Amino acid sequence: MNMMRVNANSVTEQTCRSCGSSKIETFLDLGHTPLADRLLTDADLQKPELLFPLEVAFCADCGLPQITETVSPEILFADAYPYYSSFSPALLKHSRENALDLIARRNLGPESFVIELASNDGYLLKNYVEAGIQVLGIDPADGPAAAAEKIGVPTSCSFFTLSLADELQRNGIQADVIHANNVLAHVADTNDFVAGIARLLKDDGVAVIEAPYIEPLIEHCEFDTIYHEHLCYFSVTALDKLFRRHGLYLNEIKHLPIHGGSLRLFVEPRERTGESVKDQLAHEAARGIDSIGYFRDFSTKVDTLKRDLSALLHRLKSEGASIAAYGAAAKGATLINTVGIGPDLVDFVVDRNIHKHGKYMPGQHLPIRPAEALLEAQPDYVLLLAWNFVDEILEQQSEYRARGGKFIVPVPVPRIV
Ligand code: JHZ
Repeated sequence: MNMMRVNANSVTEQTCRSCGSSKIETFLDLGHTPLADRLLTDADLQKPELLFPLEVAFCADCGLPQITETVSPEILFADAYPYYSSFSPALLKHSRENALDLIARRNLGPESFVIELASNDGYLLKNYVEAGIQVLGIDPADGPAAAAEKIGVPTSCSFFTLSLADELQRNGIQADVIHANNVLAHVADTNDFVAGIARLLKDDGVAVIEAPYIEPLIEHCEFDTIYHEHLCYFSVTALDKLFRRHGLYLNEIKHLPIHGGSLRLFVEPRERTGESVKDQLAHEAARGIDSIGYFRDFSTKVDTLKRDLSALLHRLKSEGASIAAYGAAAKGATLINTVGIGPDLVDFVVDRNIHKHGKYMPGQHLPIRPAEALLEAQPDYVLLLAWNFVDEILEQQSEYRARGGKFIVPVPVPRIV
């Protein structure tokens, strides 16, 4: 494998991304890994692949777990970004319910304006368009942004910043609802992003933000959700401080099962802290999630999972089994590269996203094929890299299973189903 460790396209942070404190302490080192969504073409296989350090640190001042390396966002998101939200029916359902709930609860109509930051292929905003509500999507990835326009979701292909928010405000745009799903953890300048939200929200508006939650990540050993796109791993304690810094208030939260355990945050310009937030802050203090002690043995847990999964795959292979994988997910890239799951163990990866077919997983170069390849090859085992959609995928692959095929679910502990 042709690998190159570089730092030219990234910076190593010395201070906290949120509060600027220099009291940050590393608690997990996943070594150097390639970029998780940088799928390779045949031609790319001949070129050196960039590797970046992947370390997670904790800020003693604001309690935010975060990676220390910031890879340039232009490299991470702008060029040939392969993630299209619409390939998961479960995510589409989840998003539609979210939109319909807000339309009803906040009485949204033709006069209302909804903005989504990181609107991807229009998977969420299309529900508002359908209801006759004015929308604007903002997303820097040109492929998904073009797909959104195609289905009638007006989309600005750009990164969201305070300066873009200023420009929109000058053009008379103010939002009743701002959605930001799975993007707050992705932005290098967290404060600028939140300041932009504050600038665009109407006085009685609400920002509805979804982000993976740190507690299930640690409790279920979901270490593969750590990669360079995810700069922050939020607790409610850290979020509360972040929003307050910008005159916004985290007033309500909801726990969601999506992506291994996420939070939906309701953030408003007026403070009216609900019980859900008070309870979660108290819970985090009681569990110690607001201090480094909670994170100290995570590295050992991760090492155990990596060792057990590797041993399982090697044992099955030595018994003559064939193994494929399901889901060319970003988290799959972290898993295969940190555990060392290469072509000697896994023959190919399948995925329903047509934009990933014919490409290769970063680092380990496993080829990506359509999901139908599972029934054609009928491997003995399938390593479920997209374990967060386990129910949906097991149901969809009932024929593969009826023929005797088995899935290996890697987290929280590797198990065969
Ligand atoms: P999935 C994504 O990460 C992208 P990933 C991003 N980095 C982020 O922040 C997190 O989500 C939260 C495929 N699939 O969504 C689709 C099927 O083939 O877990 C995807 O390629 N068949 C912005 O990439 C992959 O699996 C199916 O039935 O880790 C799942 O990737 C289903 C349900 C999915 O996220």
